[in-house]
Amino acid sequence: MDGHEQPILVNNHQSWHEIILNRPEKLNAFTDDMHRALVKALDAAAGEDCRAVLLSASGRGFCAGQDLNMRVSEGGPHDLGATIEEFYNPLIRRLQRLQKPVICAVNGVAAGAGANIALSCDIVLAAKSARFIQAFARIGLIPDSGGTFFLPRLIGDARARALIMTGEAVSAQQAHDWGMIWKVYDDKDLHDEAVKLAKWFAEQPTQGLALAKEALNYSSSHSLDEQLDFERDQQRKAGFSPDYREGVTAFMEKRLPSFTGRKA
Ligand code: LHQ
Repeated sequence: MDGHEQPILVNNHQSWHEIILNRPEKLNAFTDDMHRALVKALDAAAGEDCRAVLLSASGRGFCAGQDLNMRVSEGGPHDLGATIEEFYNPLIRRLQRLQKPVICAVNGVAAGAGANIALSCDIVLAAKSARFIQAFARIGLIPDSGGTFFLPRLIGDARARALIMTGEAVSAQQAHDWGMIWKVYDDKDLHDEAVKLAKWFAEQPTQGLALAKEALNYSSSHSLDEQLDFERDQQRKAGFSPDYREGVTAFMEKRLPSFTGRKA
């Protein structure tokens, strides 16, 4: 493990968890052990006490995707589909299904699966020096981890297609201007801003946010009619939540709400 005991670090602040990719000398490229540790961290973050997740990374990069060294050193050829089935697809599904906001702080280069893992999070913040690279084509692969799903939806088919087929890097500012990510900060401010947002989310109506997240995910593969029905059902659930009652009561009493994030 390159002298680094733990490829994933977790800062558990009870109401929010920071999960840190931690193989800095390999730009946090993913090994199987790292995947297994990330699953544990995300499972812990799925508990009701945790109301927001911040995914961040150690060192100068965010994540360089799959550790390619593992692939060549173990001999080959390998069934990459098996690796995706075992690790990457469950990871993206976990992030999408987590019933709370997932913030990603992209501190440096995000390449290959590393870029697409970031894009699968709910809110992506980046440092000015960060870059997003669909590095797959450079080595004869295709985007995985949802890249062919998220990218065209975020920035349109023309840009997605060119990025995927050329492997050209996109700066954080360009990614922001194209609507690929939410905000860009000076490198020195990124982490503080990401923490601020995670803490803020940890005090919001978590069930309502989870229902909204689910509705947004549902919209990518359903018609307007289906979506309207889904919104009705989600709103019904939200309307029975203690945080809705608190939100309305606080509004009527002209005071700030105190949300618990608890289920009805
Ligand atoms: C790395 C890596 C890396 C190992 C940097 N592996 N060591 C899914 C399923 C199954 C299999 C295949 O893949 C997938 C999904 C994927 O993610 S495929 C795409 C994999 N990623 C890439 O192709 C990106 C490879 N990396 C790069 O192109 C560059 O490193 C980038 C552009 C990310 C950064 O460049 P630099 O800032 O110039 O840094 P560097 O290249 O010098 O890297 C620093 C170190 O990190 C270096 O190690 P060393 O011991 O020489 O200092 C690199 O070898 C190592 N590293 N990426 N993916």
